[in-house]
Amino acid sequence: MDRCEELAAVSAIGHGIERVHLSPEHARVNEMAAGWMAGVGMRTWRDQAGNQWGRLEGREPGLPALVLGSHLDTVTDAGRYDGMLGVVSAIEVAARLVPRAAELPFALEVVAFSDEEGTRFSTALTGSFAVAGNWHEDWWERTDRDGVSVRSAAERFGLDPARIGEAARRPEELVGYLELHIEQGPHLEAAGRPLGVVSSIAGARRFAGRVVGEARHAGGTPYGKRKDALVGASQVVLAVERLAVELGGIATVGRLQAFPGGVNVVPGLVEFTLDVRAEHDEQRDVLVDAITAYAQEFCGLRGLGFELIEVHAAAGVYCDADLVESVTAGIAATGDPEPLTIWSRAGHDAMAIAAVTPVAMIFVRCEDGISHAPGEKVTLEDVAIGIDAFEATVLDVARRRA
Ligand code: HGY
Ligand code: MN
Ligand code: MN
Repeated sequence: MDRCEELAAVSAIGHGIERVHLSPEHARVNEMAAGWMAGVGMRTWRDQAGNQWGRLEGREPGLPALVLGSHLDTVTDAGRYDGMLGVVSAIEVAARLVPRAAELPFALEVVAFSDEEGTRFSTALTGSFAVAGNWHEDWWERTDRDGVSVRSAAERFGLDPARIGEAARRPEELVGYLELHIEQGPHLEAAGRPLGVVSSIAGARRFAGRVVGEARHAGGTPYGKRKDALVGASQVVLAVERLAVELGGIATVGRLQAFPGGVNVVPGLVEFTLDVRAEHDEQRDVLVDAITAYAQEFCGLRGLGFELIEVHAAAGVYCDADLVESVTAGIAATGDPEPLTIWSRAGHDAMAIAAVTPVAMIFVRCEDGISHAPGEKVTLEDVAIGIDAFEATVLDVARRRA
């Protein structure tokens, strides 16, 4: 919990937490995590995607690794635990297992991923996609709000874009990947359980949207001549919620900006973001199509242009059956014989890593399901049980492998 506080102090904004990919704050928390890993006796390195790693050898050097981890980047005005709790818990589990490392039939690695949230470049999970060997070359030219590209930010960070392939791990080097994370939803709290087993992780699709109208005088332009982009976008936002409820998905417009943004000017352009999820990818895709069809029709009737450009897509993944059994056994070892199973509405690095090795996750209860906001809260007791379960899970994987 102290380490989560220390990480929370590394922020680009004065009030609250914001730590984005390839920033000075990112470099600082990588160093802190590396220091904690080294303190446990792990060999540490930073890969070409900006992820921070540590490794503890098992019963002989060079064995494939069981990887434990999560991410250190944040959303804007973030909480203290989304991502960070998984990293510091993983380091704690490694610390506990140091005396037993000579018995482990695998190496133990900890990873702190660099870019799970996609806050800076509208690209999410790039740290873990790189590790899975799924880096997309067009990501290099994505820019942040100041026009800085991923390529130049990476170079400034001390990375060599030409060597991004070196971040990729091969399946034969890995045993699996385990991630502990706060639930970011209310289900564990409602069930009165500190921990849960994750069955699957929903894949989000994200878009940059535009409604194009015509900027004109707010007083002089009669209604019959107005092409008000903000009125159109407002109807689209309402439809996003209505269609998501009707079709059983979850869709959010998280940012919306009207241009030119004058008090006395009819808005000529609106730019917005759209995030769409559902338990199953097919359901999510039906929702995207329904939103698009509605928006095109409504905007068309008003003489407005409508565009939606996909900026991120992750396929939903199922957690690995054997690792899920180990997580279940790990939680059972802490006194909950039949742990609650839930599917993750939030995305996680585990879903990118699943392309290269089996994955599973442990969820920890958080207060009122609050996340992606400063009010994220976990209790010391729940975290303690979570780390016990995480350690017991690793030992269960070791038993099965032995
Ligand atoms: O947005 C998400 O689902 C995650 O927190 N990155
Ligand atoms: Mn998050
Ligand atoms: Mn997270």
